[in-house]
Parts: sequence; C-alpha cells; structure tokens
Amino acid sequence: MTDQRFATAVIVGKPNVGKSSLLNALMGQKLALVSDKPQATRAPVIGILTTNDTQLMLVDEPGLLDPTYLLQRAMRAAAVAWVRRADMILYLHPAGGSNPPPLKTLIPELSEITQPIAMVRTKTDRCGKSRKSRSRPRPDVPEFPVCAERLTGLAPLVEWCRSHAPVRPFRYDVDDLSVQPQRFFVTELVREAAFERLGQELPYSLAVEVDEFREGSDPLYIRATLYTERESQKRMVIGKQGRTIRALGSDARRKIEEFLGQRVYLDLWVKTLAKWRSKPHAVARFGFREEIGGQI
Ligand SMILES: Nc1nc2c(ncn2[C@@H]2O[C@H](COP(=O)(O)OP(=O)(O)OP(=O)(O)O)[C@@H](O)[C@H]2O)c(=O)[nH]1
Ligand SMILES: [Mg+2]
Repeated sequence: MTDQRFATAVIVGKPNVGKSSLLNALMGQKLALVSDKPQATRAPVIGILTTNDTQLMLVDEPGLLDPTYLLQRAMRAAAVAWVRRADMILYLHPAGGSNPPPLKTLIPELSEITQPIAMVRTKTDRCGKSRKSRSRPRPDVPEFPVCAERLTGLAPLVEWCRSHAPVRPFRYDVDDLSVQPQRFFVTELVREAAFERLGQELPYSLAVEVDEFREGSDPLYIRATLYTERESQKRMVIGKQGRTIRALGSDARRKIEEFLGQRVYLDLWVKTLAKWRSKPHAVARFGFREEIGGQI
C-alpha cells in the first residue's frame, strides 16, 4: 500500500476572483455559495477531496479586504487564521488584466509566508489568447491557469497540491465531502438565493439561521430565519404581499433539495436584529464564535 498524504490547502485572493467556484470545481459538486457580487463568502467553506493516496482539506476563504465593520473583521480574522494553519496556499487572481499584487501585501499581519504558494489564474475563458501568455510576475511561483466554468486546468493544480502534501494518514473518512454540518450549507444556499433575488446592498445585511431541521420527515422540514439590520430592509425582503420572500424561498428550496438529494419543505421567516453586523454576540452567533471570543 502506498503511503497516504494529507494537507490543508487554503484558497485565497481578493473578493470575487472565483475562490468558491474553484472549490466547487475541484470537488466536482457544489458546496460553496457563488455570486457575481463580491464578498459573498463569509465563513470559510471546507471541502474534503480524496483522490487515490492524497486527501486535501480545501478551505474556501472569504475575500481578503480591508475590514470596515465587525463582521468583516471577523471574516478576515478567520481567513488569516486558516492561512497560518495551512500546508499550502492557492492564491487566486483573474487571468489576463493586471498582475496580482504580492500575496504578502494582502496579508500584512503575517510577518512571513513560509508555505508553498501556487498562483492560480482564474476565469481563463474571459480573456483572449494573447493575454494568457503575458510574462509572469514571479517566475519562482508556479502558475496554473484554470477555468471553473469549463472545468479546465484542474488536474495539474491537484497534482501540485499532492506533490506538496506531507506523507501522513488521512484525517477524514474517504467518503467525507466536508466537515461542516448540513445546517451550515442550508444557510449558505438561502444566502445564495438572496444574492440572486435581492438588490445591491440587501444581501449583505442578511444573516440566516436554521431554527429547525426535522430529520426523518418527508419532505424534510426546515425552518430558517433571515435576519435584517433594519425594519425597512425586512419589509423589502418580504416584499408586496410576501412575494419576494416566497420567490426567494422557492429558489432556496430547489437549491437545498439538489444539495441534500431529497424533497424539502422550507419555512422561511424574516426578523430584524438591529445592526447585527457590528454586534459581537450576533457576529459570534452567525459563525464567528472563535474570532469574537474575547469580545463577548
Ligand atoms: N466566466 C467565468 N466566470 C467565473 C469563473 N469562475 C468564477 N466565475 C464567476 O465569478 C463570480 C465570482 O465567483 P465566486 O466563486 O463567488 O468568487 P469568490 O472569489 O468566491 O468571491 P467572494 O466569496 O465574494 O470573495 C461569479 O459570478 C462566478 O460565476 C470562470 O471560470 N469563468
Ligand atoms: Mg466565495
């Protein structure tokens, strides 16, 4: 039997560069929420990819940005903590266009970055052939052009991860796809539906919490609450005669049914939790307990 390899690989980069799409493409199934709006990912999403002798814990991070409020500070803290723990870093930047800034400038809180870095150039379908062959800013960092949309360029990237993975036993069962509970993925899919249905700023002010997940029922009964920051936002999420929340709920239900592979009855409620994005208790409750720790 060949030796097993296990490694944690973090997927980092600025907002909207295609991190979550890459996680889904590598996993061969949808785990992470994807949106054309930036800053969609909040808590890191974890995928466990086991191929032959190698198990990779892939961590799809929130985009690295300068935080302006508590939720963003917690998101950044979570992202940086995973980079510290990682065995290797996949640094994403769109292909074509501008060269990526050095990773160090995106994470100044780390005095040095010692892990191997792969420069992943995303969305290759969006740039012409001539622009693909631009000179590389860091010849010492291997570059991998990928297209999550067309699933191209993935195998060499996985092979690079394998070659840098330490020889040690798998940490998870070979059938495991994630370490996060189904409830987490349900909240993410409701948020994805919200990003698609709601106007510019509204999805950012939303948090989703699963209140009930009735195992064994058919259809599976799930009750969840969408929290907005203001009453006026709550009214917009509900919409005229409840039309918006009904449409959002039906989109979300379809996504959840596909994810869980079973019929779902999704019961959505909308409440206001004033300015929750700046409140330590609320930010901790919506996924950042560790990051907020000392503040509550
Ligand atoms: N054309 C094309 N679009 C892509 C590709 N990969 C991602 N996108 C699109 O780019 C947008 C952002 O993708 P995400 O995967 O959500 O990006 P992200 O880096 O996770 O974004 P944040 O979580 O907000 O930081 C979405 O509209 C995706 O559909 C690709 O290979 N080709
Ligand atoms: Mg994302």
